[in-house]
Amino acid sequence: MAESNATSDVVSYGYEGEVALVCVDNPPVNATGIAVRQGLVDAFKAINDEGKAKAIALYCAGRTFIAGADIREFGQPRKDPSLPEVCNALEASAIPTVSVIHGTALGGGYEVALATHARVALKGAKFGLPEVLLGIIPGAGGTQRLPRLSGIPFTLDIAVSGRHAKVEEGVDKGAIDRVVEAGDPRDIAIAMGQEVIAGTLPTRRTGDIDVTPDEAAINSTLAMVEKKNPHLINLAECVKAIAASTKPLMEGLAEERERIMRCIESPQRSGLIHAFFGERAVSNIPEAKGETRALDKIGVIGGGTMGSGITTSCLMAGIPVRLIEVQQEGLDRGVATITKNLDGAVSRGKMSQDKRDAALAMLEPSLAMEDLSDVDLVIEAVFEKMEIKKDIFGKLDTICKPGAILASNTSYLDINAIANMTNRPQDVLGLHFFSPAHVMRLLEIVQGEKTAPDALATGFALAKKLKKVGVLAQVCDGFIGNRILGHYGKVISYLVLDGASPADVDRALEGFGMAMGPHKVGDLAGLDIGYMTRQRRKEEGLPANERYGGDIADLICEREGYGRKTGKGYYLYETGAPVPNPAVEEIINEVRADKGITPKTFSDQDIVDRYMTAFISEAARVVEDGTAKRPVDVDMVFLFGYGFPRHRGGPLHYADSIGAKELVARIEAYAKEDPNYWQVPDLLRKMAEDGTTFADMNK
Ligand code: 3H9
Repeated sequence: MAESNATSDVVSYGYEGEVALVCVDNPPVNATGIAVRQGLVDAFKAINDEGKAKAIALYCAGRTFIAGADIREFGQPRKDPSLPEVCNALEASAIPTVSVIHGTALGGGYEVALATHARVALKGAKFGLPEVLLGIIPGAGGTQRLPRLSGIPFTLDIAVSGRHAKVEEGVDKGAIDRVVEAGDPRDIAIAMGQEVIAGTLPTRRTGDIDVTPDEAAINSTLAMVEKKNPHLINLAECVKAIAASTKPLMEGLAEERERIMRCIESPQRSGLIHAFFGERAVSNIPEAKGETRALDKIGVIGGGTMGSGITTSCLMAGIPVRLIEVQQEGLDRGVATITKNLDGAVSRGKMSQDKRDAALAMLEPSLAMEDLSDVDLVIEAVFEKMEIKKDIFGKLDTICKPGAILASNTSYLDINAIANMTNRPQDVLGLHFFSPAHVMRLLEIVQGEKTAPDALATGFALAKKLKKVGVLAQVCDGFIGNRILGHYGKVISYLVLDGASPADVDRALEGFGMAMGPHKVGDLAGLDIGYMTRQRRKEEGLPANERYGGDIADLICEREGYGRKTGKGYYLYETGAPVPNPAVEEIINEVRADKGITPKTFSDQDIVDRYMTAFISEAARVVEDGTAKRPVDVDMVFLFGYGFPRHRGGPLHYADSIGAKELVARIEAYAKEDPNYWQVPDLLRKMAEDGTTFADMNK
């Protein structure tokens, strides 16, 4: 215990002269679980009762000030005192109080600080109200007290964006009273307590301040969130709670409580919190830990879109890259793409011009593969042809230094076959990036049969350096993401064959939360890629019982074009916004007539149900056969690599909201139409029988 009197396992208090010190010590981030809440109330009460202090200074041990409520408690039975009660008790203290912030004061943590009578922060610390990112709103007075200090517009900015702001900005806005250059939080707490006593650090109860109404700011923010993010109910709730800050404090707090409760009960809260923990859980596995190898210099083979994106990502993380291409033209194109990517990062405010210049200076383009002799890791990102890859890995085996890791960015090819072209299969693994590789956060780390543990752990270390979400996958056609996509992609074509229009499917899935429906995505990405893949599959011979769903898409490519790049696809783009292409309707009618299909009617819900049931079926098989370690790994692949709506938590988190029994019933019903495509995965059947969930498998 940092101080001599413990009021719980994680809160203690003591005295330095007339300054009472309260310390929260609840690693890793001092979240306000029940022991912190009770401990704080008891410590402040004891100090007030003892009457020895003229000021109370609250500080935290460890790496940060309180970083928020304990989000593991949401959805569990409530334990009093609640955090709003704690904040009210702190604000009511008869002895003036001050918070000393280091690290991050976030959410409930910053709300605790708002309830004390002054806020002092260490230089470099950050503060914010990020609750909206977890599907809720600030619920311990943040929507009521911050407007009292900083006004409604700044509160809207902080609470609706959820951003972590620098404390220096907080000083400008009145949200932080003072920034201290350096020091230990406890020493600063003593000094600030003394300043409170001396009157050189003014204190006041935030709740006593009046708020200036700002209807215009409220209305424009409300309109903005409803337009930008109609799926997230908490954003509007947050704005409305802030609007209530013009009422007397207790009335405003009651309204805030009512609004946060609605959010806590919503499925989006559960989805977003699953996403928060999932992002951390994917690398919280033995394979990601332990010894790693050096990552001081990386080689990338291939200056196409993927190779350039991967190179950009490494350069942005400060890792020097040697980029290899076979011809000068390709190399020049690669360097130009990388330069453009870095310039884009500068214009989006992601990096400074100086950092961009330094990053570009770390790029060494070369036409000689021999130049990879001293790199620690090579990422091959060339054309998806096994013969080419095998040839490259054979050469790398002779060129690269012992212990260098040899990785392929293949999207679906067999890593074991590639590894076997070398005399060092233990050094080979898959590092599957997603396009654009310097933007998309997913990295599938594919373990070959012989990949050494330290090579695999280095894959995770690379993901961390690149600020990506590394997910472990085993070898199979398409690994986790593309394999599942390959399966549910078919149901989209079946829906259109059987009666839905492409626009119906897009509307239904956008209603579900996808940023863009699959046909719009196809038009944007170019329909030629899928066309070539289907032609290749046809040449190789489709499986005997498989229903071919590609006729409509094939004819669109042959007669209309490849989407946006040719001006026509599923949609026309003459006025900019997509308008359904009437020629596509004719093609659909022609194909249906040809195949003797009588079109059925599908509601938006039918479309979502079929799509998600197909999605979940293959995802369940991927978990069952061990391609993914746990359901949460599948969820994070789709959140970070495929734009699956974050508030749904991922396909298998969503599956639990439907339940295995219902999913099995759906598959069995659909199987009457196409028993080959719709098959109940064994895992799902077992879950239905046992009454278990995917969440159970994450534990
Ligand atoms: C809230 O406050 C609601 C109130 O308004 C009202 C209530 C009525 N709870 O991210 P890291 C764990 S909502 C529980 O890897 P970093 C995290 O899972 C909350 N656990 O470290 C991880 O565990 P593990 C508002 C939490 O240094 C470990 O701590 N606050 C919480 O990269 C380390 O985390 C937020 O939204 C939590 N609140 O980043 C802040 N936070 O080691 C959320 C973290 O087992 N937190 N953990 O994997 C963050 O943004 C980052 O964790 C932070 C540190 C920036 C603090």
